[in-house]
Amino acid sequence: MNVLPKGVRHLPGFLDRAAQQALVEEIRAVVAAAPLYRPQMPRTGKPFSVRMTNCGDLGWVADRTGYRYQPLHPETGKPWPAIPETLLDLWRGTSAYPHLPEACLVNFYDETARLGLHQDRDEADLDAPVVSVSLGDACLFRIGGPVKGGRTTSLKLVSGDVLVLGGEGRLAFHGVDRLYPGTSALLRKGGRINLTLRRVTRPMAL
Ligand code: MD3
Ligand code: FE
Repeated sequence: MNVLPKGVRHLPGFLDRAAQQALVEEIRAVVAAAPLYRPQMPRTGKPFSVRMTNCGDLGWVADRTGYRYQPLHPETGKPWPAIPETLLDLWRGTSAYPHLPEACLVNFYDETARLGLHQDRDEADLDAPVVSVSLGDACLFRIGGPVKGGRTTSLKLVSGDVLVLGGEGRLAFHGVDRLYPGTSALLRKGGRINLTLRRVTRPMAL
């Protein structure tokens, strides 16, 4: 049985085609202001196959010195553009979390890009979920438990799908094994965009 970790919700087809197209236009504007760049693995400097950028007050970056969130694009030195209101609404509607996200990581996969199994734990607030949106070509996504080397389950993520990763699922190991090129016409030149909305800092108590 392919059961997702507790706290992980897959919402297939959450965005219809019109909503996906509108979101792609908003991401084009983000990328125009904050160009995609290729992060590097800490220490080794090995380049990621996935290209990335961010919007929001903070963006996730990776270079030889480590992984971190920072307010400026590592190549342009400019602040990240704002998170589009459409995505804030999506967070309000799916996260069940009472504070807004501070970061939206934009991952771009060409047909050869992959993302190895990893945990997302650079956020100080691990109580908040991560909300992920898939656009463009489908991919094979893999998710396991909180310990490396345990059982994993795989699912295909297609354009318009949303994943909400909270609770016990928040520290699950996960990655993208492969793309399925040519499975979507959303992006004229193909490929896949994944958006992850994240709370980074711990909100002040009310
Ligand atoms: C499970 N992105 O950006 S999205 C990442 O498709 C990342 O680009 C993948 O892993 C992608 O860090 C997967 C689904 C996802 C995102 C965040 C998670 C799954 C997660 C955080 C915790 C557990
Ligand atoms: Fe991740």
